[in-house]
Amino acid sequence: MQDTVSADRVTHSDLANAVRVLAMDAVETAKSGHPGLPMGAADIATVLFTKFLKYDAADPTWPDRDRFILSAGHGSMLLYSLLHLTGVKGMTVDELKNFRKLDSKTPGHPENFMTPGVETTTGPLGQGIATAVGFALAERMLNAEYGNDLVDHHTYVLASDGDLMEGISQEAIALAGHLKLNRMIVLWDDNEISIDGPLSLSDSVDQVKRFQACGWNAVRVDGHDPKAIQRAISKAQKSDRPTLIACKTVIGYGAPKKAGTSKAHGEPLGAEELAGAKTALGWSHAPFEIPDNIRDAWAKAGKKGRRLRKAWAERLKALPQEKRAEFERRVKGERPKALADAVAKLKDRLVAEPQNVATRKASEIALEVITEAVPELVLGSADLTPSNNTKTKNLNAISPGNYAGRYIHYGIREHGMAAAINGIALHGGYVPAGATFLVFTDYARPAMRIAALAGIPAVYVMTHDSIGLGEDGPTHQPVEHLAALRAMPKMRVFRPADAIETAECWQMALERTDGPSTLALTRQNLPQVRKVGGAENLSATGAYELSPANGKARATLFASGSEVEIALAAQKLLDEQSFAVRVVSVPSLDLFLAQPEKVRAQIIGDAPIKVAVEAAVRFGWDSVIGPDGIFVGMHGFGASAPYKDLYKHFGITAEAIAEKVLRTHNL
Ligand SMILES: Cc1ncc(C[n+]2csc(CCOP(=O)(O)OP(=O)(O)O)c2C)c(N)n1
Repeated sequence: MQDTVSADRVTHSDLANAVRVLAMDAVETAKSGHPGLPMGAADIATVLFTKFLKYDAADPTWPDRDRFILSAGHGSMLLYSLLHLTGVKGMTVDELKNFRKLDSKTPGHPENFMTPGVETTTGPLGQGIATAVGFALAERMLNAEYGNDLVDHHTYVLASDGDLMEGISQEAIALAGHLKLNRMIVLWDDNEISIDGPLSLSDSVDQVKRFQACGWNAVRVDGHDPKAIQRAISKAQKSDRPTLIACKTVIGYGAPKKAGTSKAHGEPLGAEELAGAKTALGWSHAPFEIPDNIRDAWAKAGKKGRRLRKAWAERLKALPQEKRAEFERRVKGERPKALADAVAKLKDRLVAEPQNVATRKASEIALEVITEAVPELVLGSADLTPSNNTKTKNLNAISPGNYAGRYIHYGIREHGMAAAINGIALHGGYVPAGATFLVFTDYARPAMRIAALAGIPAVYVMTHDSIGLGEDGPTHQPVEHLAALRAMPKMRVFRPADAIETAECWQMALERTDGPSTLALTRQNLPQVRKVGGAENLSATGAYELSPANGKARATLFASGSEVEIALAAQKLLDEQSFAVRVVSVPSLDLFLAQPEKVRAQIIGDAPIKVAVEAAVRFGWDSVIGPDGIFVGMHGFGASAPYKDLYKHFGITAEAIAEKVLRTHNL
């Protein structure tokens, strides 16, 4: 491979071998990691980074850069080597030496919040390629709004066999193919090896045919032939469809004994094999040492996009002030001031004209005004649009080739939707919200977890949030999902009780810029329980006293969502028996539990009897009511029946609450 890329006779192989040896050395030093993928995919990455990728290492967040997503996150040393060699600030050789150590910028798998130049957190196979669909879609949508002068870039993915075996990849490629996301180019590290051994142990899919069937271009190349890779990428860039380039590679390329075997996948090569690999690659330098000419050539590649970035910045500067400020606000992820005003006005209107509607409908009412106030909010649903109430009248759906719109029909692809949402948010310029039934968060959860971990401000509109959905029965009735989502660090779960709380929860979900939010909304109608509107967001502490006791409270009823109505009815029943109780609405249990002790103590109060009412499992509520508190909710799966019958059947009624309170009082 004598492809000379610069005047000082640095060859393609020199550049690729620099990537290989840094990965080998770092894994060896860390005594753990995955050398095989960086060694095998170094040629592909070198061609991409030196010949194509539009980026400037001096500003890895430049909005119009090409995105590179290492879907096979276990090969993280490939990415770290590239970031180091191209000269991304902070990606020093010491960071490579500290690979996988605490507080290094080189964690085991890439984390977008730890390492400059890492676009998204990857590691769970399949997430990267599916997230990339969101990146590629956001690019086209923002291009439709701002034109080629500001938004005109590609999304490249390096995917492994594992990425393509995961089910989520099917949802992702089907969506990208359907939408004709031709700026998306997947380079598949087709090495026929996974952990258990040869891929033939478990797989015989013809991936090229699969991608073609999904509306992609798909070609095969020798992944160690830089010219062939270059030709394929050039061609892909001109395509009207997304492209898969199946790059046939050898895992652990260069390692004398382990190359081409699963032994190269996930453990250090060992001193002897490492030395043998360096000899085979013609590399005679000390560990982590890169000769100046190779280092210079890589640094030059890192500056390749500088001129383009500067020209772009000039074009941005030349825009009318208002348009420029709006673009900058959006790509920085700052929310518009109009949001709080719009919600306050809506709340006042709701006080004047109460709406006794399902919270999914209340969400639609809120979205009618919020979508006007927040132009970057894009909504969508996994084929449940009429049930999720996410498509307001002012939103147009995007379609293949036409990306001017703010609504996305994701199809029945909850997992693909959640991952795409991550990509849309991370791309910048948009706040995405996706919808399905709450029970199907199970289908979306791995991507939701990435959102939580990576601090992605995505919003999930999850309707049909309990047995209150009725006749569809237990397959569709979530019981453990609220608890499961609340258990996820950094996930915020909202379960509003009425139209006003729904507006408040939407406001909080959108004002949040450091993590995702789930809105759990009802199918069934609910009375409007809130009497006050105004600018103050009462839901902001996660819980607040909705209805004070008539006298000194002897019990506090804590309830969320649809059960607030029931708690209020129980309060009335008890009041009639001169038993004073207060009702605390808990639109977000996790947010409430995150409040300072003093705030919590004040809201929990000192009434001796504590009751939690939620049509879901108890898990989590003991933090409020204690182990001796009364829980009125679900103790197992639901059933198929009209919802009012189900509430009676499962004992989630005002009468049952009142009876339990009085029984406890009389003990
Ligand atoms: C969802 C998920 N399941 C399992 C794993 C553990 N794992 C890491 S890499 C890998 C497969 C390795 O095969 P391949 O994707 O071909 O990578 P290569 O061996 O070529 O490096 C597995 C099962 C994971 N990271 N994510």
